[in-house]
Amino acid sequence: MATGQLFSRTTQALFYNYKQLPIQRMLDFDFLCGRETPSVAGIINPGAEGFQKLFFGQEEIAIPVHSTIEAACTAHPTADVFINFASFRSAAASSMAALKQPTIRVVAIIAEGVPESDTKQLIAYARSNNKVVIGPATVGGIQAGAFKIGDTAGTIDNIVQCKLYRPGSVGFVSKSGGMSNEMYNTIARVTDGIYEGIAIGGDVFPGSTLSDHILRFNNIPQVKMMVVLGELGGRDEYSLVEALKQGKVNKPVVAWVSGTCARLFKSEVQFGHAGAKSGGEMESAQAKNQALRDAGAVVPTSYEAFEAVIKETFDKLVEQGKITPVKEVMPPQIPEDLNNAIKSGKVRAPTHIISTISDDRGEEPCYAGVPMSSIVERGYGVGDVISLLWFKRSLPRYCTHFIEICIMLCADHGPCVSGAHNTIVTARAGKDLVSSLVSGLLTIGPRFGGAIDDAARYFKDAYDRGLTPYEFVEGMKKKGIRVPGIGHRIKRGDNRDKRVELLQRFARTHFPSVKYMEYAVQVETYTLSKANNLVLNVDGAIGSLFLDLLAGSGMFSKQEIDEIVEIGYLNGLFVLARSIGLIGHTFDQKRLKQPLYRHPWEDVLYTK
Ligand code: Q5B
Repeated sequence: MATGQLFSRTTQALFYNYKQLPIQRMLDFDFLCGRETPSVAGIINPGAEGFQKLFFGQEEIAIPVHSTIEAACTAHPTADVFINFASFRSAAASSMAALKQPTIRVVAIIAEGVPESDTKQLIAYARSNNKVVIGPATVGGIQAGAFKIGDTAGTIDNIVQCKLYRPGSVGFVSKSGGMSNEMYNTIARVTDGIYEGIAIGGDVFPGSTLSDHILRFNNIPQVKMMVVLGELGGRDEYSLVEALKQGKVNKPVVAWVSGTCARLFKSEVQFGHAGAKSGGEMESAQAKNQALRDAGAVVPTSYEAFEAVIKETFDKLVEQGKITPVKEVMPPQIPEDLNNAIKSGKVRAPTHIISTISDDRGEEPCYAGVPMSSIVERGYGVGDVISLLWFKRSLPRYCTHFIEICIMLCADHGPCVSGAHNTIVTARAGKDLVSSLVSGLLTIGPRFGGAIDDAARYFKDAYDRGLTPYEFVEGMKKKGIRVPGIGHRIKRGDNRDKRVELLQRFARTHFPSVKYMEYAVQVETYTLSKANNLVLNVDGAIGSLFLDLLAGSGMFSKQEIDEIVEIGYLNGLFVLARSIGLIGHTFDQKRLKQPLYRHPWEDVLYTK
């Protein structure tokens, strides 16, 4: 892998597995560096296709999503880096598939815990095909001002602080990804910054080694000095020692192998990485530091002294005229995500919806402030839920019971009424449940089921104004308006609607007052004197009784009652109730496998 540059300002990657945050961080880095093209050309999300919206600076861009590695490589032939965010279970297979693509040159494997035998196969394949593997168990790498892998270098604030938005003169390689963040900071403090930084990963068998990258940095003219951070365990540092001894590296190398504290432990210690286990004297941090020192690397006496020797080495190169420190540039400001800005209290944004009846943001959903668990524990019924969601309060049991009786009594009235007929015809036309239900519901209106609100409005107005039934009915007639809640197609004075009787009986027993209902009964007495079908119907009974519920329960102010009547809540009871029946009719027709309905000619009067 000794040839130089891995990345440039035009390098593009394919990102395996959709991970919004690291992709967005790559794109934010691009914007910070003034890249013209986003560094992520495509996303591979097995089994999914389409586009993913992400920010490129201030603008939103749509990044193509492909379901396979092959499809992504075909669609983006110039994207030659494969960033693999697969889990340890599938990282090896997907990395091998990527390495086998002719367009892919570099594969970065983030997952920890990839089986060592699989990694060895990946390494063998990559080496024999002149490809580069970074990782596994790595955060990735970065070429300052050009290209960044995934989460490398952390937040944008850290990247700006470490001056990674523009190239410096230092090539850096480390085993640890976490420590590389620390080192980017250190290097930025005492030199003109990083040119390229790579974390090779903490596994026993890294896809590419410390010396692989040092030898590569040695060939990059912009890199003037190298910094290495090794760690105890393994023998990787010795290949660097060999390269130094053989004179293959002609730029200064400042190195430190961490883990010198291992000797303080009585037994063998396994540090965070799989490879960070001292297997013997040769693999100790002390031995490796000494070997690097002997081979000509600048090795401090402790990690604390690392920064000072990096500075010394850099200053010397400046003095010698080998480095002309880069001129500082001002990176652009990355627009902050709205959600973050709101969270930190920096901005405020107006909401677009206001809601007062329910909230699902907490641990459990609440109806009008009452948590689901309380609704269940208190043995609430549908009437209570309607009270909470429609009226935003818990009503007394006789009220919620009345609501439930309304729902039960209006749930269905046979197949011949308008709503059921429409639903049956629709279901028989092969339509789905929702279409069949909705086609039935659409018939609910002033003549069928939807007269409850108007009945409440007109009865309330007439009663509150002290009109006699005669004055009320005749006044309506003069205006050409049928009295809502009066009249039925099949019910008569001598064949009363049982539902009306049941509702009235319940109210007379439980309601503190039934003055509106009694008024409706007087109206009915008058209309029945005109025609036998002008009975108080179920809409009229519910409308007048709900006025009694609102006025008599003591739970509503006069203003609230006026608002409920004016807005028109009460047809909702019929809509809700009849939905139960209409759904039943849909299932019934489907169960009976009824064919398409066609109305018989004989039942139509054809006339001119
Ligand atoms: N006349 C319900 O009409 C119906 C009059 C009236 C004064 C009235 C009619 C009406 C008000 C709306 C209403 C809810 C259209 C009904 C329901 C649910 C259901 C349905 C089910 C279920 C019936 C004959 C004569 C005419 C009219 C006069 C009629 N109504 N006068 N006030 N309210 N009511 N709807 O039978 O002199 O001959 O011209 O609009 O409350 O929908 O089971 O089927 O659960 O599914 O077609 O119960 O009453 O009567 O139009 O032939 O009129 O009576 O002016 O007088 P009909 P028409 P005239 S419950």
